[in-house]
Amino acid sequence: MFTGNAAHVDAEKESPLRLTMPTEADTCRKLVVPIRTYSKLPKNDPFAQVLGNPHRSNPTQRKLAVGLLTLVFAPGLFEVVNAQQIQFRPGELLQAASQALDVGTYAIPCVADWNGDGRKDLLVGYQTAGKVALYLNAGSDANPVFTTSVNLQAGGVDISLPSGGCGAPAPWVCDYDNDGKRDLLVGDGANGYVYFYRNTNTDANPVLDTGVRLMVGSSPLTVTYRATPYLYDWDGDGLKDLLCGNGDGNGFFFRNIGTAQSPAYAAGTRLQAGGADLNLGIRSVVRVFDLDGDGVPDLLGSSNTGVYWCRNTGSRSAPVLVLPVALRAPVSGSGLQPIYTGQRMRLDWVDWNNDGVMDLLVGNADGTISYFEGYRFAFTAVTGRSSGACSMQWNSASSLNYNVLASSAVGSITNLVATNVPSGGKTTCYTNAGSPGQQFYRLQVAP
Ligand SMILES: [Ca+2]
Ligand SMILES: [Ca+2]
Ligand SMILES: [Ca+2]
Ligand SMILES: [Ca+2]
Repeated sequence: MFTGNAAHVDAEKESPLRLTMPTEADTCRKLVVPIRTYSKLPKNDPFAQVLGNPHRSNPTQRKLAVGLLTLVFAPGLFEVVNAQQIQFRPGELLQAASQALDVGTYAIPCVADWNGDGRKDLLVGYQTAGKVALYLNAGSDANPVFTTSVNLQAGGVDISLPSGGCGAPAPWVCDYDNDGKRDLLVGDGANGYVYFYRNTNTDANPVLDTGVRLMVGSSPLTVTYRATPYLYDWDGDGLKDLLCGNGDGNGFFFRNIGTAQSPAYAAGTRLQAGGADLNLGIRSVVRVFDLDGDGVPDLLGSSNTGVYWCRNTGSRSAPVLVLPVALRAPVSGSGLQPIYTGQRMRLDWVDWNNDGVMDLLVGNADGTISYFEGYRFAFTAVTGRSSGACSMQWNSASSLNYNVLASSAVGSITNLVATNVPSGGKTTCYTNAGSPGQQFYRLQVAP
């Protein structure tokens, strides 16, 4: 697990440069193609060893890597990711009617285009009334704007489930019965049941039927308490399975042994991570996507204690998860810190601002929702000059400082040429008036 602050980006300046050559004034505005890709690392390059997993590369990764430079976490610990690893900018609270969106207590968010108008909406389970609030998006898909909410109804009345202490209904929007129209699953806080609410109308105007409890054989499916359902084809057999967090912090896998139209479930088993039952800390939520861009989906989860990534070192159809690693985000004055917005964090993932990078939403105990914008820590421009100076620009986050290291060889980029370069916000620029001998650069998040 990476525990230090040693996030690096490495760039090689090749000769002749294959870059566009912006003027000095352009440097901070112009995105140019980077100069080196993961797949081009020579076999004897020590970074090739650090980057490792040559067998994990795939066509998608190579294609994506063309626009990116290598990114290495804590190489001394041999914990490695590539340039697709998502980083986060500082958290901020989602707004509704120009103030912090607040559903009351224990928010459990799910983002989906509920009314099919092409703009993402927000559903939030909340404990105060044991209901599910729907915020329709009055802005755009890339810049959601919320004003008021209504409680979602089923069978003509508000969906209402017992929360049991610090639980809340946990919504998940999906086309559960594969009829082409989105439906709703909701997890029960008190009893660990999961309910299916079928959409009997249209995608543009969903009307939900009375909830039906999911079953395992002739018994109700349950994770004991604090069910947070999520649908994903975990074993890659073409049928979506039910994954579900619970109050004890586990992740349950209910394999779909029915059909796409009529799911039926085998008895639940606990997901494994690091050779033991996955435990994220109490009150877990699980989701699946490929955080590090190696072509194999990973498990992402939240709990009372943090937001975690379990990297999948197996395959799409036979996942093997490593132990959870806490994801970090900048905190003003404290650098990168494990993401923590208070107890009872319930996450969802979505590309909130439509920039191609997944973003993180965290529902909070006080009813608010925190938004952490995802980005990729990478050089976006590196410009050599005849004087030997080198201007560089990289994707950055506020509340961080950076070190710049340089060398004439890729294997020994240890010469600090700048320390504590303050963040420029979403991008940071720096010009090194160094010698032409410095051909390779690395960025490091300063302690
Ligand atoms: Ca919508
Ligand atoms: Ca449906
Ligand atoms: Ca399956
Ligand atoms: Ca995004």
